Amino acid sequence: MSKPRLYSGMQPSADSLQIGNYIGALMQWRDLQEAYDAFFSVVDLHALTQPNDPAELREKTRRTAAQYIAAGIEPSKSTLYVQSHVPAHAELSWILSTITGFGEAGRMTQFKDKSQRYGADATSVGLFTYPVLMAADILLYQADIVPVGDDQKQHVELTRDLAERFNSRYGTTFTVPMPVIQQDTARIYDLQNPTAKMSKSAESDAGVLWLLDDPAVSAKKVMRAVTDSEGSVRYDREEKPGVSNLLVIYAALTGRQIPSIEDEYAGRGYGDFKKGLAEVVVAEFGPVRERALALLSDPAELDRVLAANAARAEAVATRTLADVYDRVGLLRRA
Ligand code: ATP
Ligand code: LTN
Repeated sequence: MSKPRLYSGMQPSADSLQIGNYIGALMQWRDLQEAYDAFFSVVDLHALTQPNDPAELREKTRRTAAQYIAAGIEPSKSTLYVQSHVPAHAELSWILSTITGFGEAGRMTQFKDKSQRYGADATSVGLFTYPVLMAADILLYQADIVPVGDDQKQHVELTRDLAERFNSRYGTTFTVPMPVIQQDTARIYDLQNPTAKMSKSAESDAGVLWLLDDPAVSAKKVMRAVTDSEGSVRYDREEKPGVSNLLVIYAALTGRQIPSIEDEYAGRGYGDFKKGLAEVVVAEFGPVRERALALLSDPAELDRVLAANAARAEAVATRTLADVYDRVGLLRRA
């Protein structure tokens, strides 16, 4: 029996990933790659919907790929590639856009939020069709499951609708994928503003733990994390968002349960607790950072790995695309 398929991806929107990406996505991807035939992409075409310096985008794309590998995604086990290396993504996206309603795309909350933030003149058609390209990513590979954060759930629902619509119009062509939404406990908040999600594009960097930061810098950020005046290490998301966030990070990185960590630090101050967490953070991310920097010191080798993986991805994607072209009635080139 072949393994079920999995698809997920991240935008190369920063030089380094943050630990929310690591805990909320990469750790799960790493575990899931055993039981699934997994495809992980660096979605550089999606990143073009944001202003980018061309040289920086290329660099961020490599760096994101290197961090996937450094975090444990194995390019010999999973297919780890750059979206733009497989032209079928853009091609299927066009076909899918012809069966997507204008109103349907306009109801996507990410588009509504971003277009409101940028204003009508700075809002591109690419931002509007972003979810259609995402649907093409997923459907090209006949993915059974798509692990994503909460915020992407609506896009996976749209993907399901488009797959069902295409299948009923042209005959069964696509697997209808299931979203796998990460648990709320896997949501990491900003260390300085613990009610806001930690994010690559946060305004201030003081509360963001970067995977590629010097471990000493990360340790310092942990020591300075916002807590409260109660002084007891106890999980309470409403009353103690700062401490609760630190407990979640501690538990996620050690595989321990929160109550056992609360017990360990009962009667001790936040200083001790933060010191303990800083050690955990340094122990976990030190080696990840070293691996990523080693990979980045040999970009030619990294590019070869990505090229080999893109070839694997392309073999799957072109098969789906050819089927789609036939079904919609495009004349085959002789
Ligand atoms: P950006 O600021 O560029 O939107 P981001 O850091 O918020 O980036 P995404 O690139 O949108 O992250 O997300 C990549 C993956 O990481 C998604 O699966 C998302 O759910 C997960 N993720 C991002 N931030 C967090 C977080 N703070 N906690 C848990 N998971 C997160
Ligand atoms: N939009 C997603 C990134 C993304 C993706 C995908 C995730 C692009 N294509 C396909 C899962 C499957 C994001 O911003 N996190």
